[in-house]
Amino acid sequence: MHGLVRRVALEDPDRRFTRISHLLDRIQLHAASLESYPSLFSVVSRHEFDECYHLAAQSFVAESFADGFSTMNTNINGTHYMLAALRELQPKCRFYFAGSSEMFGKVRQTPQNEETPFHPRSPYGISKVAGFELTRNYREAYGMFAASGILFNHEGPRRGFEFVTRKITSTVARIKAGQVTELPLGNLDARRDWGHSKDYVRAMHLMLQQHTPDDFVVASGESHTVREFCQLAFSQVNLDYRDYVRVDERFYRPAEVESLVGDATKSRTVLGWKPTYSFPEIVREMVQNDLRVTLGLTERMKTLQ
Ligand code: GDR
Repeated sequence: MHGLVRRVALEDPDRRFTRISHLLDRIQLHAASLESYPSLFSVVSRHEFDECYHLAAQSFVAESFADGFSTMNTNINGTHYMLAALRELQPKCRFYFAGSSEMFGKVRQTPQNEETPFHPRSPYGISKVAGFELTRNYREAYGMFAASGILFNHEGPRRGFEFVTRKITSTVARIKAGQVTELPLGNLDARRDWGHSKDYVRAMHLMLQQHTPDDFVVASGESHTVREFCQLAFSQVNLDYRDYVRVDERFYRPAEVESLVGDATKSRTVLGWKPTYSFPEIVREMVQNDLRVTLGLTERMKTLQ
């Protein structure tokens, strides 16, 4: 197993690799950047790969409004560079592209499946549509095994703090620890189809074990509002979210994706995939993890004082 990381991360492993610290003895890390074709070319020319999971991107939708140019540049060119380097050096390597439910954006049908037309609502969504089309084109033009997963939101204890689920669960823990007293959020009525990353990574792997490359929606088929997520997360610690959540206009997006729910029939039938985590289990695991981390830190701080 090999991984690509930016040079800047290699310089600060203690902080940057906390989320993969348990895997470090099993991965060979290489310095490379999606923004540099030569760096990707160099890694692909030095090692042989059976499968390539192209997951790297500027993946925060809100940030893509703040700096659409960087998002488009990194996400579109990065995908193109990766495909081009493999085509040149290892055309037999199987390629996975991380597509996104954000490609459906202002949805044309509900639930969304592989046939649903795209209508992205952010520079991020547009960049993912471009990556998806590039992947399909390399498959059709050069006969490469290039598959795309159209993954709906997938969560877990390693989720970044700026995404709404982790923002909620980490703040619940900080409220419980007495560190903060409120949780500012944007659109509480947005609906998402939330699943667990562990389940979704399994689907990604299955896609590359098929006979022929194809595109697959991966989703739970259930949708919930941000408000429902809050309700459930606060109830884990016997609090009422209405006492803490404050709507803050700053977290609204210029164009919102109001509602997403996926139809993963193809993944279920062709890949034999099904999710194992329920929505309440995901929320519970994330809150419990953040309580452990936050309360653990608070206790440690006390012993240091
Ligand atoms: P999303 O995830 O944009 O769906 O993309 P995110 O958790 O950022 O937002 C989900 C919904 O919550 C609403 N929201 C807020 N979001 C954030 N981040 N912060 C807030 O304070 C807040 N308040 C309300 C948002 O408006 C939105 O409707 C994720 C990413 O992982 C993508 O990279 C991935 O492709 C898709 O999921 C599938």
